[in-house]
Amino acid sequence: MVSPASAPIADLLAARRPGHSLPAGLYTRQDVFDADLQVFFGQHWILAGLECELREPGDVQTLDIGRASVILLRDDDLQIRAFHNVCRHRGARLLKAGPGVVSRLVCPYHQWTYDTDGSLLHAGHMGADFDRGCKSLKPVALRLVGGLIYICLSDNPPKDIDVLAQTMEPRLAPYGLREAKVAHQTDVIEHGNWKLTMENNRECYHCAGSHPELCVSFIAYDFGFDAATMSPDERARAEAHVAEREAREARWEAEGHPSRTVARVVDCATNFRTQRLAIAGKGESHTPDASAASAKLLGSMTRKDLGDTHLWHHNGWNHFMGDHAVCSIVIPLGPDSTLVRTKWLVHQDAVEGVDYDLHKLTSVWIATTDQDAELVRVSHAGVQDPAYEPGPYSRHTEQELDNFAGWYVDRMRVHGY
Ligand code: 3BY
Ligand code: FES
Ligand code: FE
Repeated sequence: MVSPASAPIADLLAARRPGHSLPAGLYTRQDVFDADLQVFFGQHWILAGLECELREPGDVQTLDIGRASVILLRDDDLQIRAFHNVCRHRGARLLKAGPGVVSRLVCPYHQWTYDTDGSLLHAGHMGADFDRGCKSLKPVALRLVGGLIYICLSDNPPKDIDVLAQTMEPRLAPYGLREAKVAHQTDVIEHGNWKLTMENNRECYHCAGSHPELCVSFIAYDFGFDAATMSPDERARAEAHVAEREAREARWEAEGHPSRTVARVVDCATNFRTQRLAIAGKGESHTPDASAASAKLLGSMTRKDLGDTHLWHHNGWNHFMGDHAVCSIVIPLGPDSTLVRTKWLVHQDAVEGVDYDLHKLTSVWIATTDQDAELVRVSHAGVQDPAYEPGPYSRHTEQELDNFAGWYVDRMRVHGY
């Protein structure tokens, strides 16, 4: 069914057929994009950064999200805080997007000055009776989980972040992310809607055709397969992998390394999924030969063979391995433009050129992210074509896309669309 360009968003949501990709307007329309920002980036918890990026008092990371902007900082008492980047005088932005170091937050307009805990210290020309006490920076809801920083721009954040926190704290603890450092960061702007970026990351149907570098270490069978359409040889390989995965998962669990899948991908506000995935080949890391890139392992990890603790949200994905972690955050920029910010973490004492080689560390996910950006570009180009109609997801390898599309429609409705 083709919806007219002026159809209410509710009609587009109603037109979504289970098992199929979304109606075009949900990927392409400006009003839907505005609604997406308000609902998924304004009313839900989003992954915003890493505690280790704010190591010292005064370290700041400012992140623009649609029309909002959020200051993440470590205050003088070493607490991490999040504030709206809006001066309480006449609203000017205090900081530009990006990293920085501050001793106080000084507005560039009339120099109202805030402490790192957000309290207003100084406001000239406002009279002796001016009450500074009620003009602190507005806080943003903040939740720290195992070294990851989640924020929610709503005053009434979803409570089910507790499930994510309870699941991930013990899983992330051994990786010592709070004591890691960012060895490298890339910003890739994908020419497509953010939901196409997320859909692309939730299937590995495209991996064999597009990701030769990733396929050395990543096992696409973990994202499903269709035995009926495989050659007998490939089917035997896939089934052997599943048997091996089940045995390994049970062994890892017995050894005290949580590995089983925990998925909250439908009927929830906070969308996440985690699982410890095996790494192929040398079995250690997402590098060109699947061996560890960093000689200094993360946190308290003593083994390189504990696979890849994979975690995704509705705005990103992460891979935590023995020697390094890769964290990607997704921020929509426009209906057809999406920022994918990727950070590579190593132990804070690991020295480039001594403990790790930067190219070995980063090349697989740099290549994969570029390849995915191209897939998102062609995907968006096609969905905005008048000839597009929603197509069928594979029941075998795209079930998670169906879950995502269903969750998307549900959450839009919960928020009044
Ligand atoms: O982004 C990718 O290509 C793959 C697909 C599944 C998860 N991710 C590693
Ligand atoms: Fe910030 Fe005036 S707008 S001091
Ligand atoms: Fe991909």
